[in-house]
Amino acid sequence: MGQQRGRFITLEGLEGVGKTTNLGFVRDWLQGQGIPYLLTREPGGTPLAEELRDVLLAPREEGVDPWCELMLIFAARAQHLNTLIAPALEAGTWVLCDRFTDATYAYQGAGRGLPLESIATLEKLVQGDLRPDCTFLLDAPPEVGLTRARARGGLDRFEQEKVDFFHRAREIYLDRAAAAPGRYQVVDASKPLQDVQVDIASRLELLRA
Ligand code: T5A
Repeated sequence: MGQQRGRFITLEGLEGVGKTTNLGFVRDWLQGQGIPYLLTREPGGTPLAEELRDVLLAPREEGVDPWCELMLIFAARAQHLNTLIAPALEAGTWVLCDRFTDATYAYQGAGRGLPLESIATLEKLVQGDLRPDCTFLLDAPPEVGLTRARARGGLDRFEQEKVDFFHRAREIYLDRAAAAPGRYQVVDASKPLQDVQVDIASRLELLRA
């Protein structure tokens, strides 16, 4: 019998909603189930893609053209997907990724105003038919996560955007979730962390079923 493909789970949402925190929670759940997993993130995940992440996140005086930003994100994604994610899934390992292409629709599409069709074209070129099996969308008004992120200090280039940028990004995330309810699990991330994790745990049980 052939090796069963791993499942591809992503966590999405605006700045500071708790993606990294809850990634640890999902990782512990996978560990508890004895499921082999790989924990990774975007942009990044491999040495080269992490270098591109540094380029993307660094605040800089020179304005960054949105198309340049988009291409760098998909360049990093191609490296990440082809050298790490796809082989892991093939080997039966579950992949747990902090952000993926939904973030591109939200940030470069809605946030920067690039055409969503162009993002879809690049998605098809780079990913073929590969999409996450399940996406946890940690949803909260931008002010909630930005307050949490700002309390940490040292804002990156995206965190310095105006709040309108994040309102637009949130709208696209929610639109995409509404259009494919089978793939997205929308979690109210404005609740206390313990409540968020009770919610995530109940949805993970469904995923295992
Ligand atoms: N990007 C990325 C694009 O523009 N396009 C793309 O295609 C991709 C893939 C990446 C940046 O790149 C951009 C988007 C991003 O700006 P990142 O570091 O991955 O950057 O993303 P951030 O959102 O900046 O990550 P953060 O670490 O800021 O946010 P998280 O991971 O959502 O939040 P987390 O878990 O670190 O939590 C933040 C704080 O809140 C607390 C935590 O303890 C922590 O202190 N917290 C809560 N407090 C109260 N109640 C809760 N429910 C809480 N949950 C967490």
